[in-house]
Amino acid sequence: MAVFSRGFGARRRESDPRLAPGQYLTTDFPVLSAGPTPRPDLEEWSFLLRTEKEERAWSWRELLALPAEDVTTDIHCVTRWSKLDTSWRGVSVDTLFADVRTDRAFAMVHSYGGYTTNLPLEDLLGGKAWIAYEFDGRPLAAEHGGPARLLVPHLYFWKSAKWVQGIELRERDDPGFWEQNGYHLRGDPWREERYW
Ligand SMILES: Nc1nc2c(c(=O)[nH]1)N[C@H]1C(S)=C(S)[C@@H](COP(=O)(O)O)O[C@H]1N2
Ligand SMILES: [Mo]
Repeated sequence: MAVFSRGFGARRRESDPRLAPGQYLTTDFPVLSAGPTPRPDLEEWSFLLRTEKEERAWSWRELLALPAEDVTTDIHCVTRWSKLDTSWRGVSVDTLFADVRTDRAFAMVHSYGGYTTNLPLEDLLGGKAWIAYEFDGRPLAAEHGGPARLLVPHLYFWKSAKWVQGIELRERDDPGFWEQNGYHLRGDPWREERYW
């Protein structure tokens, strides 16, 4: 029997070591959206990448033509649910940045519908983030961010912007939507960076 304890008086964690501190496991997939679900037309859909020097755009077809990866990963929502072994398919953010040169170290992610979230560029590169368009082998449902969402599973799930529209690079780590409303600027679930 595995009991995880951090000493006398410490709260016993649920017994899966993949569960981040203060989280509980769920097997369903809650929907958390700050507003109505946008349904962008795929013929007009595009993904934009803007640096200090250039702007690039991928149409829906161009995105699907890029090399895709299957990702199985755990996700952690700041409202304390975690879901293990979720399976996704999408394009690594590294692929989109393959020949992009920038001196900017921070990203503001924009969504259809107006949601934003900020991250250090470092948290989007190095095999840590994807533009995901399938969940569990099916096209990503609209309420979960379809046609495509950002997936950054090593940070709390509010960083995984649904209905993603683009990434804008900035010089500073300006706060996005939830970050302006008291959520932590970075949001590492293993350090319980929930609010600030
Ligand atoms: N565009 C957009 N992205 C968003 C949100 C949102 O309200 N709008 N909510 C965030 C939060 S707080 C969480 S926990 C996850 C929820 O994703 P889900 O609804 O697929 O579970 O999406 C994140 N991405
Ligand atoms: Mo969340």
